Amino acid sequence: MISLSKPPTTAAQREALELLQQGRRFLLTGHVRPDGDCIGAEAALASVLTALDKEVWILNPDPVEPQFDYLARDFVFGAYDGGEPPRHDVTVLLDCSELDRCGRLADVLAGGASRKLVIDHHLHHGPPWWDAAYVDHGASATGLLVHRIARQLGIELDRAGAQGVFTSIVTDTGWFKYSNTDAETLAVAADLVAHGVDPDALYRSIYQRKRRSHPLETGKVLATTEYYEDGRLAVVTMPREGDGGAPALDGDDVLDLLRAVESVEVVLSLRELAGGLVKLSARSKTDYDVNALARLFGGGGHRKASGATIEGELDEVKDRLVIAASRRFREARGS
Ligand SMILES: [Mn+2]
Repeated sequence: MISLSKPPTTAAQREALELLQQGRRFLLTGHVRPDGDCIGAEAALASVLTALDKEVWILNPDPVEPQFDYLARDFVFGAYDGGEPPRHDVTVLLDCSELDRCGRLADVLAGGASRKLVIDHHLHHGPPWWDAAYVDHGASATGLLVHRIARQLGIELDRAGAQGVFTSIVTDTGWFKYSNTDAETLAVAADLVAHGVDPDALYRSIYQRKRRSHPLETGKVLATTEYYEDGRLAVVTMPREGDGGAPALDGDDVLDLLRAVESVEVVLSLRELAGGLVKLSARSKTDYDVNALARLFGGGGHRKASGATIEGELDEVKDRLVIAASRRFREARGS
């Protein structure tokens, strides 16, 4: 049985907890196009820091997606539009460990005098650059780490903070489907429900408010499916339309349907962006390491879910990716 009392604290975590206790004015931020884990963790940490009587601002490089608008009822999510961020003495970077993932905010934050704290569950490559870090790449979500922090600091999350952690967990585990769903994740989820989270209401908010055109758009993307490596690799492409990028689509639906094919181990989804860029989302349902694949193209993430933004034409990028992905299949077979 998982104890939800107080998780043991490592020396590195203690430094992070001290920084949270010592700081007075906190700026919470995350990666470009913040996802449910990123903003959920921000919401949860904001409620922990508010309970500690700290001043807190959340400022992201991009706005919050409408599917998470229920969190914006309890917290103000600023979207950076230039100028000076609010005066703060600690910057907390959530759900990524590199300032350059913060888009236009990166330079402003890097140049600031604030101390830097990273809270993240991604694999970090390169030397540590922060003042303190609370990192565990075995954690299912960054929001789960904030829940550990709350327990270690002896803070009971309010309902708003609990909704943040729940949002983090369900979006990063595919609503408890992925292999990162462990005992702690489920125990924390139970604790959050006990603190007022309504799973059904959140499921509807996050996943069941799509446009009427969504099924048709999903069908259009699925129609581009190509299989390689005897059906172990599936690739879909989303060409851009007009002057913008490819139409925004909740790609999780596409990725889920393709992973449902028995032979498929790896899914690559390629979305053409404006400016000669292609956004890769890569998913694995086996030991195949899509983080290693994404890293070949300047991206990264987790072994089973990763991404990259790649320069080039859609078809050319697809060819390069298929070659690299196929090579890794052959290497795994030892031939
Ligand atoms: Mn995450």
